[in-house]
Amino acid sequence: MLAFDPMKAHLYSVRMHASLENRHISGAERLVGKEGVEEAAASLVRRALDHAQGSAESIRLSVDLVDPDQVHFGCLPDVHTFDAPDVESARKKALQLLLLAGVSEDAVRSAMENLVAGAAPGGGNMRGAMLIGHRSGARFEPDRAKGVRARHMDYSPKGRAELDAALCDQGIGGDRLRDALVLAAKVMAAPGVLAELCWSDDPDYTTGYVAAPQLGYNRIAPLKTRGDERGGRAFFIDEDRRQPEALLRYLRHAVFVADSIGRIFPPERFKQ
Ligand code: WAQ
Ligand code: MG
Repeated sequence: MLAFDPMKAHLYSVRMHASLENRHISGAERLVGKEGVEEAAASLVRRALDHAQGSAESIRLSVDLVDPDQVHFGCLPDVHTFDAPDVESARKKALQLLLLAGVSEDAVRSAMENLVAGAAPGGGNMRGAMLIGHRSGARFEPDRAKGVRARHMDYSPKGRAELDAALCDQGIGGDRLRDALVLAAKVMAAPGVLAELCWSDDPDYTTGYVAAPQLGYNRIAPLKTRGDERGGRAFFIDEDRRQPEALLRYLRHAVFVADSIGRIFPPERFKQ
């Protein structure tokens, strides 16, 4: 295991962006101590070269020392997995969970309609997330093409090792789950965020999730039809306590390191 001292927290952000035929195909970030920088850089390069959409033609790596005052250590949410018979019942399950999290039905419908149609202007995928008002369903993100990107989140070596062991026990895993789980952990700790809804833009990845502080991280399959290239994220924000500047500052600049895990529940099958 890499040396990592949470008390010192001199962390480097190691970021990778990869493209193929001038199109972005992969991006990821690791937060590591000085002694972990080389290994993190190598694993990110490997990821770009092994990408499902093809081996990257161009890979950009950047390494930056992080401001220690920005570093927060956090815990991962509990993980639940629900297997639904079809997309319609999976989306109903997502709706039920979001209602429990305090989001209105109108707001959920607005988010889902946007994700289905392509939330960026012209019907494409956004680079980041929509910000959706929890009652009205109105969109608040400053730029509808870019959306709001959460960045600077990763696991400590201890958090990663504990997660991998727990996921392995349940027969689940993968980079996608690990990335989405720590993103959701950071987003749930954001000021004014009530819940998150996500499904991938990867046509082959149909599992999505609903995350909320009281409900944990709920994986739901299939939230879309195989072959569908549309996907995205909605962060539902509390319209009564909207603090857009604090929220954007936190999502973009706070550094979130998951150092402990929640419970991982076995997959549940359900019929609607
Ligand atoms: N911040 C905000 N939004 C983002 C970010 C980010 N850092 N990264 C991606 N998005 C948005 C953007 O609109 C993408 O089109 C969309 O999310 C989907 O991104 O098994 O793989 O990386 O538990 O394709 C979820 C289930 C997988 C994992 C999600 O998303 C599991 C996934 P993707
Ligand atoms: Mg994707």
